[in-house]
Amino acid sequence: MLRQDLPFIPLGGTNEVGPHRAPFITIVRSLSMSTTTYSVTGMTCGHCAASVTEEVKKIAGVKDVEINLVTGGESQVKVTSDADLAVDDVRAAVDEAGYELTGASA
Ligand SMILES: [Cu+2]
Repeated sequence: MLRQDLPFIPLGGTNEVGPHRAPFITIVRSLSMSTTTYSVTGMTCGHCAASVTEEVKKIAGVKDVEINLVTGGESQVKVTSDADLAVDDVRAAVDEAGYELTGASA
C-alpha cells in the first residue's frame, strides 16, 4: 500500500504548482490584451514610423507598436494594448504625427 502511494506524492506536488498557475496567466492575458492593426498612409521612411510609434504610445493602455512600412502606400501599424482603444484616439495620434489613418482591423 505504501509503495503504491509513494510515486504519487511528487507528482501531486508538481501539479499543484504548474497547472494552477499556467491557465491563470493565459486567461489574464487573453482577457486584457488586445491587438489591432491600423492602415496609415503618408509614411515614407523610418523617421515617419518613429513619429507614429511615439504618438501612438502616448495613448493610455498601449503596450507595443509595430510598423510594417509601405512607402507611398498603406503602412500597417500593429498596436497591442491592455484594453480596446477608441479608433478616434488612434486617428488623433496618427494625425498628430502628420499622417492619415485609413482603416482598422482586428
Ligand atoms: Cu519619413
